[in-house]
Amino acid sequence: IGFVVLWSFFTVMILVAQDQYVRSGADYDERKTTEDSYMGRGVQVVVGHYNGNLPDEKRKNLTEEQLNANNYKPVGDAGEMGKAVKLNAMEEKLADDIWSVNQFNLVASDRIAFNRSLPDVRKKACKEKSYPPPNSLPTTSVIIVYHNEAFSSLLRTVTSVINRSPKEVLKEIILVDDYSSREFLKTALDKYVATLQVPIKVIRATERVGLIRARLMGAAEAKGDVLTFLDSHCECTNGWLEPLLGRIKEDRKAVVCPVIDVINDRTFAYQKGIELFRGGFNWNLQFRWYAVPPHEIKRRSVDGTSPIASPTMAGGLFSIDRKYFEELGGYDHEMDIWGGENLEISFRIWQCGGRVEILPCSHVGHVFRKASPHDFPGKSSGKILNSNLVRVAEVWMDEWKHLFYKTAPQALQLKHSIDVSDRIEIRKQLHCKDFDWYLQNVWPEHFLPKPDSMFGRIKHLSASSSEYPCLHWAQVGGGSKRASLQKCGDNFDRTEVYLQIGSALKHECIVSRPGEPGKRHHTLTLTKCTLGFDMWQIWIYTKEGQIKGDEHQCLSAIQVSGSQQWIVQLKECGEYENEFWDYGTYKKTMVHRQSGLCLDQPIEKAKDASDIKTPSLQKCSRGGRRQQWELLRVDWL
Ligand code: LR7
Ligand code: MN
Repeated sequence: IGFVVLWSFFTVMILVAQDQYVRSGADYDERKTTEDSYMGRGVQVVVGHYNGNLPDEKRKNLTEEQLNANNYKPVGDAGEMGKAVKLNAMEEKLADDIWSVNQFNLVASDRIAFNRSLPDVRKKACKEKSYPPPNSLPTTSVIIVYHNEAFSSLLRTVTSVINRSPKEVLKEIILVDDYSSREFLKTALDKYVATLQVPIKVIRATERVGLIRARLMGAAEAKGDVLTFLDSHCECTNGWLEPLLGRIKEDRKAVVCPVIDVINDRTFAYQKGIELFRGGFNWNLQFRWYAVPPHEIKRRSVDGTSPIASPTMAGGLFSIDRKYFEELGGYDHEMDIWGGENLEISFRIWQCGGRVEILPCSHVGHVFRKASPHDFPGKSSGKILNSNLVRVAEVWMDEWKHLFYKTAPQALQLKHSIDVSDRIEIRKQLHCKDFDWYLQNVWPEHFLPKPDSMFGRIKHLSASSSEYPCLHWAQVGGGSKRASLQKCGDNFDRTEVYLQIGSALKHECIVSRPGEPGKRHHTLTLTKCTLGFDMWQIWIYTKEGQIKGDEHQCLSAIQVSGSQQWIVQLKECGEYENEFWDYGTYKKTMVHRQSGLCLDQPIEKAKDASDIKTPSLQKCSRGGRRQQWELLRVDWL
């Protein structure tokens, strides 16, 4: 149960057209107010991937021939300068029919030349920046692993590498075929590759090994000073490689990622990504993008071309010193098919003395998909992913692993059959720091529970209209107890734990209700308190006074312009002044620090159970239960 929900693997990228989208805190704040303002500002929300679909089922209408066809035929100037490909209705229909094969628009991809032109999306300072001459940069092997990638997207990746990398540094391209079944990836590919004027080889796995072991196969063959990994549906832009190699030359323990631009999965339009995002993760250990915190943006304003330290990497696109990769223990060989390796290597790099960075001057496009086209042989995608994530949690996360198990109890069940002793040995040999160090030093803005923060529900004391009975226990002699359902007392007795539960259930709690799948906008509402580990009812109240939910959501408030009224809202945390709250343990009030107002019941009555009930901010003088809140701790350890 809840499996699909937990593992619907959605990543959100928010894109902007303009360069300077963040100028000040206010500007930035506004940026996320409503869906409409996104559109008005030329900002789009793109939803990324993975809900563990079943490709076989979806492909039942496709013939072998259709699956194996290579229809690559560039048409006119389709997609040139990164423009969207326009298709007529019939072509769109065809694209939809075969969509599930690649989970992107193959018809569009097939029309675009392998060497299509792209806009130079770099900011001015990047174009003007000088790097060491190519002959003094480390060389690199570019490793591209793929399983049944489309011919056109794969070869466009390869061509963009060849055409946009200085010859002197491109040691070789290594293609690792992870046991693809498509005909065109066999002799047709070999023939095509033989015509290319660069050192390039194709290695083929003799069984399905998954992307992690496939990358290890590529790394084992590599001769370059640096390993550069790319997904098989990327396009490198001008000047993508020099910043990556230049940075590694400066610091061999810097593991560097380009800014990942978005190649639209329907039109193949090239859209510039946000430079001021960095990698994190949520309680479920899903990779997520979060805004770079304002203090960091301020610090960087001196030099906008400088590296952005990132708590995690997305996983697919990065460069690492080859010997350093080996010293660090490569990848965890036991990780299967897809997922988890990106967090694992990120934790390992940081905890063992290296750095993960995003370089704003390096831009590479990637086709973000809403679902996975891959089959997960033998097991369900959830099981494979969970097994990989158990390995991440057990080796690197110390006591924080328990938080992951709370959100993914299915993972806990797999734990007994998973042996990570060799990876723990690596952690010991490299004298790596613990996860607490990582959280405090690499990602102090994180939203995981800390010893000095409250982790639990925020319950509104004002009872909702209907009466809920409370489970009540009575002593019946001989040490045994008898349960009965009784009217709940308003002043419940804290020592009577069952009564407390009953009382909690009777009340409403602050809930961050996720929007449509994949959208990062959560809705703030009051909903009946539940028991157990219901993620969206659980908050972190930090000692600094922020109230954070999963996905980096903070409870904050904005003043309605030209009035004394404030509106409570959920926003991505950003250390803004309006994000701080002071809880009075005695009065049980939650005071909004900036406005001095008290968190109060919703102004409007909800129309029905599904209606949104946003708490309000009112003058504190009124007091009473409607302004009283209780913090109910939840165990996660
Ligand atoms: O069994 C497999 N064998 C493979 O060779 C499954 C996949 N693959 C190949 C596949 O053809 C592709 O080239 O591995 C690559 C990654 O698979 P995708 O494109 O289906 O994954 P993704 O782009 O959705 O996933 C991101 O997370 C993955 C977790 O394991 C990997 O780290 C991907 O490299 C990573 N992609 C990126 O970081 C690009 C930016 C996406 C974001 C955010
Ligand atoms: Mn990908």
